[in-house]
Amino acid sequence: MGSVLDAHLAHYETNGFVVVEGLLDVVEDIQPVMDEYAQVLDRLAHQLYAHGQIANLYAELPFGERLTNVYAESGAVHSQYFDFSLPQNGIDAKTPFWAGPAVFHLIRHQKLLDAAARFVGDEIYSNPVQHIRIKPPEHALPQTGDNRVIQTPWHQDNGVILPEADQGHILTVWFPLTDATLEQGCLRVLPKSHKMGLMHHCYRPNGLAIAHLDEDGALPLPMMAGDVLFMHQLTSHSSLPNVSDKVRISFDLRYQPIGEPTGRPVFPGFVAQSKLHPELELHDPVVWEKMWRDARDHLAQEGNPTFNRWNVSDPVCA
Ligand SMILES: O=C(O)CCC(=O)C(=O)O
Ligand SMILES: [Fe+2]
Repeated sequence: MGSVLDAHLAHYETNGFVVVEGLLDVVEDIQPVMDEYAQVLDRLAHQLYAHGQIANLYAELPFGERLTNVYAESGAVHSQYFDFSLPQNGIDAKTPFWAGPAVFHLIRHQKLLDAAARFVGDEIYSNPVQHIRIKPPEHALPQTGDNRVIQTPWHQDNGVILPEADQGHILTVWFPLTDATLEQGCLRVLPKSHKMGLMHHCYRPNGLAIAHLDEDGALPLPMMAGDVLFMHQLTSHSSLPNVSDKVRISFDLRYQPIGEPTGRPVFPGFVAQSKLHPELELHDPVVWEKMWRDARDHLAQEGNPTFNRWNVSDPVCA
């Protein structure tokens, strides 16, 4: 079983990222989440079927193939249905999300908290900027600009949140739930880019992207299920396209010291671990789910915020 060693921390300091192999156990830690998502997919399939958007439930297929077929036949991607965060715009009272108990327990998993503590300290807040990305093979994908399902452009995570969080330390924790090979569209990082400051980002058809980036030295990071990547908020990264015939599924979570701004204040984070005030820790997945529902209902009424600092018409983006 893997754990975070001093050598990992040194690698992170120097390069802005580190992969810890075998930190999570595929059967014990990851499978319960996949089982939960199988039920979410089953519900989605039944809903689409009931609305005549698919003529087959694909119930006999394994998760990845079932999802790929459901997306393809319905002619749309349904990533928000699975995600445990809200979108950046267009939130209404019916915007779906999935903040289920297995997801919550994985976010709070002691192995992840012990690991995160090595980077951000023992007082750990779960930052609400977090996603599941279920990426079907690109050849089977309906037309979409949703970068939870297509190739992710080069960006820094610090670039997609508000400046209020610039001075803090938000650690990105990215891990595949299925293997993420080169062909499946693993992540790529630019080593040492975390020392170069925040770059200018522009709105591109596939999402917010660094205006001009020299990709020389980009390092692809094929990872196996169970491996976990820890990444600095200023590290430039992107993904490769999924040119395989299997889905690529990953979680990206974020942890930070308690008390620092999250960069998306209207979304609910929670105290994942506090040695000083254990009574502040959230242990109840039902409360967590309600926090997200309340945030959605509030945003549906009040109008959506913007989390971005970039000017759409900036000449540097032309
Ligand atoms: O999984 C991906 O393709 C992108 C993930 C990412 O940008 C992140 O975790 O910050
Ligand atoms: Fe990112």
